[in-house]
Amino acid sequence: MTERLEALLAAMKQAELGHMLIQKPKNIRYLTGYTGEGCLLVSGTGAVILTDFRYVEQASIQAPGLQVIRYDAAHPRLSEIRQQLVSAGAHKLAVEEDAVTVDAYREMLRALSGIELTAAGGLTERLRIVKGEEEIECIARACRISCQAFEKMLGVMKPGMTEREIQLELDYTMLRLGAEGLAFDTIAAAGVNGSLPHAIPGNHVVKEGEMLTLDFGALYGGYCADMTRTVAFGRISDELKNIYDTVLEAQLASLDMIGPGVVCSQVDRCAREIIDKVYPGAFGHSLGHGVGLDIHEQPGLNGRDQRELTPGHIVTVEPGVYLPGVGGCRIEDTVAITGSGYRNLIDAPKELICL
Ligand SMILES: [Mn+2]
Repeated sequence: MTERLEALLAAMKQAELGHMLIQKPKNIRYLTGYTGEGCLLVSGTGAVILTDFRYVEQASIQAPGLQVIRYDAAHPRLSEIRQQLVSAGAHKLAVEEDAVTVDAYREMLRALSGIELTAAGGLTERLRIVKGEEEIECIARACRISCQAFEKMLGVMKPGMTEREIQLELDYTMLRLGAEGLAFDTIAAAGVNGSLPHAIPGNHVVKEGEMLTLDFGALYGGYCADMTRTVAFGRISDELKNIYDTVLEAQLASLDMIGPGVVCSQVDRCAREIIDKVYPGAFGHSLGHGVGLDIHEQPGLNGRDQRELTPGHIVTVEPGVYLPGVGGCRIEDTVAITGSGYRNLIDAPKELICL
């Protein structure tokens, strides 16, 4: 059994849970290394991967030492799970309540009658908050690839290209530099589209006098990078320059206060106060979020998260200003909290670049 499975078992014991069904693919991957479809049943006597014919061999390779049970039409998944529980004398099964649809829940109630279903979502996610050395290195590598791709894009992007062309070129560059995939759909928003925090790159042609926001990240070893840079084309107006300077000031000030023991909501407030003084209400999303196997994890740099940052946390710091009809700007780094402060995994330049 892996160290991570042992940690989950300890958490289950504390929560007085004997058996837990893991269905979220990232959680299964985190606990066992297995990346295929199926589910994972964890109990004190061991962990069992349940999957179908297509993945049986893969599961035994990726998660050596774990029992693999194959289900099919004649032996459906839920009856295999039921059999495992009955033979262990279990009367209760914890499930990830945030991963079960209403349909699936009804089916479970039917197929697992006599077994109490209880909610235990979040147990694995809580383990995933603090990253180990290997995980940090994967994220650092994903960030390095992303920064190298940005550097190359600086020599490629020019007025006359569409947002979509820039997006495709950036994606291709990350993959060519060793990304195994993209952490999320790349955002390329130019001109007035910059006021849409999650703009979909389209046929907008980039013109002189516009800013362009690129939000993107490579995937490496299953782990995500997340970075945003805003660049200018030609000469931009004083208004756009002021937006950029304000966002940069907020970003640098919040980075300045980041470190172990700092409360998440305080970092968010720091950036918000700086921006609200100049552009009240124009920074409508939270300052940042955890990053790992998922692009959005805990903890959150937002007004509600009262937890303290801890060594091993990896969070984004991404203030922005969005003015409909004018444009917008966001600057984002991904940083790892260390014992004495933080390590910025994004080393791309932040002073305004005019192309
Ligand atoms: Mn982000």
